[in-house]
Amino acid sequence: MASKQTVHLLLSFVSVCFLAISLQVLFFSPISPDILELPPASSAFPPNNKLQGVIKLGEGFLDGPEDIAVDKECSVIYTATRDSWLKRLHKNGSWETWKRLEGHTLLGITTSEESGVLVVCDTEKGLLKVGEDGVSVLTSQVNGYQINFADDVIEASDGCLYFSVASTKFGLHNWYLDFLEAKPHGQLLKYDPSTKQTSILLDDLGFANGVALSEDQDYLVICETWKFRCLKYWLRGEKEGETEIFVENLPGGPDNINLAPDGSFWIALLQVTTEGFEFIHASKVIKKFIATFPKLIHIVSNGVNKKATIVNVAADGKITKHFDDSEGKVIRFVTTAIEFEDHLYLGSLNTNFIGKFPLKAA
Ligand SMILES: [Ca+2]
Ligand SMILES: [Ca+2]
Repeated sequence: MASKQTVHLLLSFVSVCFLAISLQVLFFSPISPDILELPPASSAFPPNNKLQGVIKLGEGFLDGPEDIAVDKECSVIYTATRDSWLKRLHKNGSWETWKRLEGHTLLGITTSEESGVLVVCDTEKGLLKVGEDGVSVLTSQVNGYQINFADDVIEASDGCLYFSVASTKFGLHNWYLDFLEAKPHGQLLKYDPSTKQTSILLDDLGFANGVALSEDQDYLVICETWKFRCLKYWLRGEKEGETEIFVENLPGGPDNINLAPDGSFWIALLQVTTEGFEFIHASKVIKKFIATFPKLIHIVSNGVNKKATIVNVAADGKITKHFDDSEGKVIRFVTTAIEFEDHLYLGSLNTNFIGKFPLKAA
């Protein structure tokens, strides 16, 4: 009798737990997901592990240098780190802890035509201008709404700043929920310093990330991370204001993008799925369930820490080169690649250094 009672109690307990979890997922899941289409397996490249040959710059001194910028004279390299420092490397090899900002919210940066000025994306404050004489907020609102999750920025020769908002729904610290939800909440914004106005150029982007201008500045390329593609947005000419696909089916989610000296683009690709867990992106119910439990989110989002991939895409949208560290042995979670003086400089959210990669030997 006692054992029958125990079984009954156990069954009731399990049922209550099941009901509680179901209600939790049904009513408290932070996402309302769509199915996410992953790039075809055929788009992947055979690994070459060339990035395992990077030279480490500033090792131990840089906490997750997500983006890198170089001044116009190619004499100073800037980066923004997780502990809110803007640090810079001088030509003589010395590092300087240049400016400390508040919060832990710095992402994309770009140098300005104005000498000694850096424009910085702060995921809580908006767009910042940082110079020797201090820090000012250039813009923090668009159409009456606070700009959250500014991700990357580029300055055109007329002084206008083009920048991305990764997600208007989710913030930096739960960025993976935007991937799980797979609904487009990203934007491309423009800040005009002559009018001090900020406007929305593109809406409904799938995690708007890196932005770069073409060599002639007649179009802009913007990365949509979980759409595994980059768009071309025409700034001048017959197609002004129009959008077309620049490159699609990338073998990873594009993060930051930088114009190369030959007019092509370097794009860092993120491994946005964890190996073996790709199936979850095909099920709304599973995604809702995972999004409810932070530990599960960590497991399925951890693919970004497993490898590093960068590609070179020519101005015609063709992938011409690919370098990786497929085992994440030396560098992983590479978020940016910028070329100057025959080297690529690689930033990452998972390293304490900048990777310097010689292109001539590659
Ligand atoms: Ca940048
Ligand atoms: Ca980025």
